[in-house]
Amino acid sequence: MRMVFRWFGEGNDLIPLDYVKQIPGVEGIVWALHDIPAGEAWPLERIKEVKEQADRYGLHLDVVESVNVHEDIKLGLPSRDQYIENYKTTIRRLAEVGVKVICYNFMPVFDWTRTDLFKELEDGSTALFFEHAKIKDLDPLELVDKIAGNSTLTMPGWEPERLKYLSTLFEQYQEVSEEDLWQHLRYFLEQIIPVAEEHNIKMAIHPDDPPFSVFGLPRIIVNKQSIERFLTLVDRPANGLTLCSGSLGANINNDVAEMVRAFADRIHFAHIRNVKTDENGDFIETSHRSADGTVDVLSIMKAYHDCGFTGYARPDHGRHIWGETCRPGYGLYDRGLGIMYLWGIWDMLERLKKEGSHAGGQ
Ligand code: DNO
Ligand code: MN
Repeated sequence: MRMVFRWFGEGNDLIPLDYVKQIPGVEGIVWALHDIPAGEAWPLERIKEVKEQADRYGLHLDVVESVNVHEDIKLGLPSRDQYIENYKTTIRRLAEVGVKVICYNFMPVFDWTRTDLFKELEDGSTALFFEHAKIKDLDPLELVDKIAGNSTLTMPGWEPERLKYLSTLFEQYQEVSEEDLWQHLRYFLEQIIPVAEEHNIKMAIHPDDPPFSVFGLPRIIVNKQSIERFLTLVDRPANGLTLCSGSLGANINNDVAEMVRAFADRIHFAHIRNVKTDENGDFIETSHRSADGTVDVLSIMKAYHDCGFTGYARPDHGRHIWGETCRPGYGLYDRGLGIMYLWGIWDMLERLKKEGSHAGGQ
């Protein structure tokens, strides 16, 4: 397991790289050029700039999260071909600085969706929260007006200047069924995977978060069965997964440890975090500890270890603790604690394996 840490870039992330460097066992940053709009090719000079920054601290930049997919590709519009060409250019340029894994997602309109970014937990820390009642029954086309007049409905990407664009997108997605979205994903992969392969890069799709339809938009990477289907769309090692335990774990019926065992050879990047779901299917993000949520992080780590996982892993979101001011889900403290929990489990599993093999040999 190769531990990496998401970092949003100089001037954009409050956490300096010398702090990242001090987290035990962290060898690289997970990065992106967050200001480049989806669909544009990333400029090589900008990529090299990040490489220099990471080099200064002896951190690698093997993992990119995310090269976002333009909506026209997901919508299957004729303009998608140009955006796919740009995506290929970005892959080639990332290969030039030694990138090995590219994480992306295929969620229409939004990345992760929550109804509260700072929900208080019992211990006084805050975390990201999703509550069905808050958004269910909302018609996507009426939604934009509602949000415009309701400041308590806070969601990433809901900035006022995006609202007009969002209503157009919602209209366009009315024509796109789940099956259409699968076909658009296949079209994208058939072009992208050979280029990634040629450049020794693994593509790693992130599952939908949460793993069910929100606002009537189609969502397709949601459970074991859909991941199986995804992997056969283009059945090549370069077409792989970012297995996110928290995203998938938001559906209590998803057994993430079982998925690790089933898909081990196609998991290029592990996102590890815990969530606590309740009887309504609402969920709050918690510490990484197994006992604190409904995702069995211990079993997931055991599964990775049993499979001899040598890929990249990162703690995913953390809570906001100890008064830290940070971007939602991405503080230093709780992710640092998460890493130590993951290493604790991992190191002990390694020790037991060694002792077992000694004992077996006698
Ligand atoms: C949620 C996070 C996501 C992730 C993107 C990947 O679990 O890991 O925000 O970064 O969906 O494209
Ligand atoms: Mn994730």
